[in-house]
Amino acid sequence: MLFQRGSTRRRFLQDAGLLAGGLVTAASVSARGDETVSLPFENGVRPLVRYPQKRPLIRLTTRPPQLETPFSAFNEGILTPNDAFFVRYHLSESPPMEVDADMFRVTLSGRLNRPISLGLAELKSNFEPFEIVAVNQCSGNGRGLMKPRVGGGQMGNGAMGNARWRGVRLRDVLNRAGVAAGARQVTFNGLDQPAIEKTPDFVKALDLDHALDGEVMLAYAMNGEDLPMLNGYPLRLVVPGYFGTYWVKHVHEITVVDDVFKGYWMATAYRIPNTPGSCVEPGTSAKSTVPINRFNIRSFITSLEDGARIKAGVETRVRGIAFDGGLGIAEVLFASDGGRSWRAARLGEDLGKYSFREWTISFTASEAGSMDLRCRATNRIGESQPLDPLWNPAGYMRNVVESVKVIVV
Ligand SMILES: Nc1nc2c(c(=O)[nH]1)N[C@H]1C(S)=C(S)[C@@H](COP(=O)(O)O)O[C@H]1N2
Ligand SMILES: [Mo]
Repeated sequence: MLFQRGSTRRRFLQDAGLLAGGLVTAASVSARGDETVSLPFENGVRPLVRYPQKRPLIRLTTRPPQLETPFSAFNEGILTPNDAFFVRYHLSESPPMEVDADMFRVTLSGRLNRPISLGLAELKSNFEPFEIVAVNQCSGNGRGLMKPRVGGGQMGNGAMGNARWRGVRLRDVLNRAGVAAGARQVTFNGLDQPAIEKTPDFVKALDLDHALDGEVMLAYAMNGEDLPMLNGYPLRLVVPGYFGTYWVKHVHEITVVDDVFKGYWMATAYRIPNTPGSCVEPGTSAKSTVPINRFNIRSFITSLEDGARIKAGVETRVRGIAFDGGLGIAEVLFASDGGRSWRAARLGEDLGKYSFREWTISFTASEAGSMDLRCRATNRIGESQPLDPLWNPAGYMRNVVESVKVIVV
């Protein structure tokens, strides 16, 4: 088979320090150090835990692993280091044990003229390599900050990351197999599996023209290295500008279908209100929904976090990031007075329209006290971030102008 069950999964968990007498327990984790972080909402205390190939990350759940990036990592550079990159899984049998890269194959079937199965070596040598810098962000990034609160993983804003992905264009692979007449969507399945049969397997779908757009890719490397196991080793789908739910990890089955795919993770989960701003009145539900799709625009201050101390009378340099669903960032405004007066920040290097865009600005606090710092980005077609939060029942797509409160001494 493609990977071995049991013993190798056990080894992975042992390496992770997660097995105590065969059981995954929170105690064995905290025995390794009980450092915690407090996310800025009720019940926001989380342990920092260490997994293989990862630095200490903020743990939301263990089975499946859901790990958030400590926000300070976003200030280290415009690319998020692999060891700091967030982790999200749905099925409890995740990650899918240890993968044998020599045995691994991705199979393309369905409405194709020449169904094919490709190993990693064939992907690397028989297709033109393709690279793109793109943000991966979970639909629920920032869900814990939603008011009124909603169900689902209570995350801060660390369920995002920006990386240079390397692999092959999905278009090239599909064309090699020859898409047959009547094809409508392409589905993607990864090696991870539900523990019980009742749980629907994690399968996602893209429309055929999207799958063939020449940007959607099968990535085997991230920031110049193999994908970390927890981020989809040895192969994952990268869907630039689209929420992470489509970025299927450990992808091994690609099927071209002649209808709109009706699987649970498309037809029931990961849907947003079909309204402008994808929002509804807080507390109400949507009359009609569509599958979540592109990112809305966001920006963050990364050099200062809530409670940071700065000095009065001294120039403070502020740094941050902005991104959107692929139109590109045109402007980032900054305010040091809670959003009454805005000034344009300087944009940093452009790594492409799907990347984080760095911005910087300086200001001087005149007197001791507290200050409310905010940033607000606008993209190339004039879309910007709301000043008041939008709400939807699943807590997706938060993109309100965030505020960072610093203390001036
Ligand atoms: N095989 C598999 N791929 C998956 C998922 C999953 O549960 N299984 N979750 C998706 C979701 S919802 C997100 S947000 C991203 C997270 O990517 P990361 O774990 O590399 O950060 O993976 C996506 N790909
Ligand atoms: Mo997600």
